[in-house]
Formats: sequence, structure tokens, C-alpha cells
Amino acid sequence: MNQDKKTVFSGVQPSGNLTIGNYLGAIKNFSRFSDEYKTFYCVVDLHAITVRQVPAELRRRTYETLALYMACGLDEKKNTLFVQSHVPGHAELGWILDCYTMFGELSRMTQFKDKSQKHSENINAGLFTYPALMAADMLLYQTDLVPVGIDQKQHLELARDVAMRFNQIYGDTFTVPEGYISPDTMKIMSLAEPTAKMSKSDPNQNAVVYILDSKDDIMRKFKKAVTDSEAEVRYSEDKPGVSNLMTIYRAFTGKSFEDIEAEFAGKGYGDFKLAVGEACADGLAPVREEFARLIADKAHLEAVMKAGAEEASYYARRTMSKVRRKIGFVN
Ligand code: AQP
Repeated sequence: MNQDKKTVFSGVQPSGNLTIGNYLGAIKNFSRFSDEYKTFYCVVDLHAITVRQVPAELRRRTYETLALYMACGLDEKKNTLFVQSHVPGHAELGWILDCYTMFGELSRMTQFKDKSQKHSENINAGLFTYPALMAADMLLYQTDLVPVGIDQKQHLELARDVAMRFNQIYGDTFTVPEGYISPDTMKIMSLAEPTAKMSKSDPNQNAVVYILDSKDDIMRKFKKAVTDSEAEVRYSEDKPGVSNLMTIYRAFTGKSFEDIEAEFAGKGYGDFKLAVGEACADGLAPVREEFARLIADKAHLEAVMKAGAEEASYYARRTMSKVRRKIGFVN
């Protein structure tokens, strides 16, 4: 590994159109590490198939997710951008770490419980062992820091436990990663059900604002957002709808909660929702424009994927050779 720089790894599943939750909780933060860290940003397609995907859509979204990374400011020359299934080390280390991850640990994962409920017709083994593959993603690159939303904290802690367990058995093999959870936007909630996370696979289109939504759609969705009967813009745990809108407004404008409360004092929710919609649509406009340019050039995206996979594979092979040797596999 590059001795001078620490390593950052993160990924997003191409399992749906990306939301402002994915943007504010994860992708927007990625570029802040590009200068000081060796950064690996991956489109995690192996994770996406834990839920049934339509093949043509999965393929299209893989290109789109890569293009969105770039449209959100990730320069392919400064960051290693790649697709998980293009680097075989992920699946290989994923299997190995399955054998060092306990059934009881996996049984406690809240995402497994949530997704098993949502996809009761397809509770497959991959959905259950997802965290071991996620641990492999990070440990393969000797990752120091993982920028994620708070919903991934439990998986991250499990990855740390697995890394420490492996290191204890075989001696120092993996860097134990730390999470980077942006305190301002750790969890963006659904607009329709503000006590639930905004998720790209939510079937209710009005609950979710997609990064690539048109301004009209964004305005319409914020106008319909669930609030409460008080008509007071105030940040409070017992006002989840309003607090979520304030979090989104703050993320796009940089204003503090106090400023936002002062700005809308004595005004109804109508004005507030319009302002949040405007700020969000304006903030995303440059991303949408850049995305349209990038997605039109498939050959360039393929070149980025290829170069990224080659670079990532180099580092992955180094870790895998160490892991194989330690376990006792014949090289
Ligand atoms: N609502 C959110 N608020 C803050 N961060 C979020 N993230 C996702 N939703 C929010 C962060 O985005 C990154 C990528 O997520 P993922 O694609 O790996 O899967 P996920 O967490 O399961 O995201 P979704 O949108 O809920 O996908 P589906 O619906 O397919 O399950 C992660 O860093 C995540 O924390």
C-alpha cells in the first residue's frame, strides 16, 4: 500500500436510482478525501444481487452509479473508481471471511431483519452474509476510513470485529477500519414516513427524492412531504418530518438550525417546503448537468471502470496473497 497516504474505501449499490440520502449521507462526502487519502470508490454490484434485480436495469444502473460518482465531483485521476464484480478478490475474501464471521453476529444485523421482512419471498444466504462481503470490501484495501451513513454503523463494527479476530489468529493481516459518519447528514428520512430511512428501493416514489429528479418532481415531492399539525419550523425529536426537512435544507444551504428557525418564524409550512425544494433542486442542478454529459459517453465510462479495476486489483492481489499464505493455502 502507498506508505504516505491512508486509505479510504466506500461503495454504493446499483440497486435503484440514487437518492438524496445516498448523496448527503455518503457520496457528497467522498471527494473531501481525494487529495489526502488513497481512495477506492466502488459500485457494489455483488451486494445488489442479494435482492432480485432485472439484469438490464442492473447493468444500466452500474453505469449510472459510476457516472454519478464522477458528476458528484470524483475525478477518476485522483480516485480509484471501479465495479466490485470486476475485482475477483472481493468475492474470494468474502467467502474466506464468511468462515470467520459467526452465525450469531449475522443474526443480529438489523438490515438483514429489515430486508428479510421486505423480501420475504427471497431470504437468500447472500442477504444473510452481506456484512462479511462488506468486511471483505474494506479489508481488501487495508482501509483506514469508511465514509458511510449511520445505517451502516452496525456492519462497520462487525467488519472491525472480524478484522481483529483474523489478526488475533494469524497475526497482523488487516488494517482495522474506522467509520466516517458525517454528523450533519447521518440519516435522511423518508418524506412520506419520516421515522423511516429514505431508501432507493422504497416503492413509494413520493417518499424519495432522487438525485436525478427534475426540479418539478423535487418541488412536488417536498410540497407533499409529511410534517405535523403545529405549523412551527422547529428542530425537535418529536417533529421528525420538519426536522428532516430542516436537515436537508441545512445540508444544501449551509444555514444553521437557529437561522432556519428564525427565517421561517411566523410563516407556515408552505413557504418552508418551497424553500427546501428550491434549495435541493438548485443544489443538485450541477450534478444533473454533469451526469447528462458523462452518461452519454459510455466508452469513457468503460475506460474508467477498466483502469479502476486494474488499479484496485493490484492492491487486492497484495492483500489476498498475504491472506492465503496466513491461512495455509498453497500458493
Ligand atoms: N437515507 C440515508 N441517509 C444517509 N445515508 C444514507 N445512505 C443510504 N441511505 C441513506 C448511505 O448511502 C450509502 C450507500 O448505500 P447502499 O447503496 O450501500 O445501501 P443502503 O444503505 O441499503 O441504501 P438504500 O438507499 O437504502 O438502498 P436499498 O434501498 O437498495 O437498500 C451508504 O453509505 C449508506 O449509509
